[in-house]
Amino acid sequence: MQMTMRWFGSKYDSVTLPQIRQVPGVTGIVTTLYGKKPGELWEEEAILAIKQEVEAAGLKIAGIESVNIHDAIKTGHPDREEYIKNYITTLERLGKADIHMVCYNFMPVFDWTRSNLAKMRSDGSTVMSYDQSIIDKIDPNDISSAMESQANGYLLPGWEPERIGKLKELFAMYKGIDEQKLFDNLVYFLEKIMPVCDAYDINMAIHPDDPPWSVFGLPRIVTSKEKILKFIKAVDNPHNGVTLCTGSLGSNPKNDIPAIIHALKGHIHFAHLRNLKHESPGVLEEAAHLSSDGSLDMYAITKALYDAGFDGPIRPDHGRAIWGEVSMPGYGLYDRALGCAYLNGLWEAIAKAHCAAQCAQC
Ligand code: CS2
Ligand code: MN
Repeated sequence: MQMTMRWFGSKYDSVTLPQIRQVPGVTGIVTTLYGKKPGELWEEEAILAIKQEVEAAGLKIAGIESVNIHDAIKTGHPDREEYIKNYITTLERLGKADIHMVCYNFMPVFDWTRSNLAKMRSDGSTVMSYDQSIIDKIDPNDISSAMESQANGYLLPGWEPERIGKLKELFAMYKGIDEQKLFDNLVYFLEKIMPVCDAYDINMAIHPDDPPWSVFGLPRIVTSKEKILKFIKAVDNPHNGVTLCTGSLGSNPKNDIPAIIHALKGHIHFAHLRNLKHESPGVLEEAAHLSSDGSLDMYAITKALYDAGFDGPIRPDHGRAIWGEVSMPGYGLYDRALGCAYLNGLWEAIAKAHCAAQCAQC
């Protein structure tokens, strides 16, 4: 595995590349051209510029999170052909720049959703949290301003103001789009892009829906082992894979993450490791990465990745806000650096125990 952190670019991130470079074991970052709207073509020069900037800091681009998908592709609107063409060109340019992993999501209208971006915990840290009963009371037209007002002045990933400003139009586009149609549109998209992924060895890593159930009546299809396996099997290509996000999948306690990892063996191209604490059904908060701080067994998850032969990038997904740091919610330096250290420790212990067990056999 390759330990990485997410970095939004020097214009948008409170964390710098030299800081990331000093986190032990971190050799790369995942990034994006943060100002790009879904569907917009990525220029070669812009890709090469960010690559050079990252490499000059002694790091590598381990992948892109995300090249976002235009809603015309998700809804199967006739304009999708043009947007798929753009997507293919962007992938081609990324491949030429020696970038071989692309994370994306297929959630209608909204990306990740939370009811609180700074819930105070007993130790004085703050975390993002989700309470379905609060979400149920929010008018979808108000959710983005509710999120934005808690964003510490940062642009939230997946909540592009241009799109969110057109919510009425967006909701209208999704009228009549049920799970089956959304699934068919995902398969259509994947079939179109697989040839360029084959040509440039690009691993596509779909991010699970967060939370993994329908929000605001919109369909969601990347929510469970069965549903993920359905589109993995529908487009039979090793480049068709997933981002194993423990926090998103783990929001539903019925999702057995180690079992999902084993079922998806060979198709996990990126891992987001974070922990969360379940309070009651539909009520949860993010936690420190340590197993004992939340409801997920991070050892079992890391071991499952190791046993499945995972060798892609890992990032400690969101962190808590600690030590007075002000950053984009979930994306401060301190707690994510602690997460890296912990996850690196787990990985080293698992790898050495594995070697010791093998040696004992011979
Ligand atoms: C999520 C998403 O993993 C995360 O941090 O909050 O923003 C994720 O990056 C996208 O859904 C992937 O396209
Ligand atoms: Mn994630």
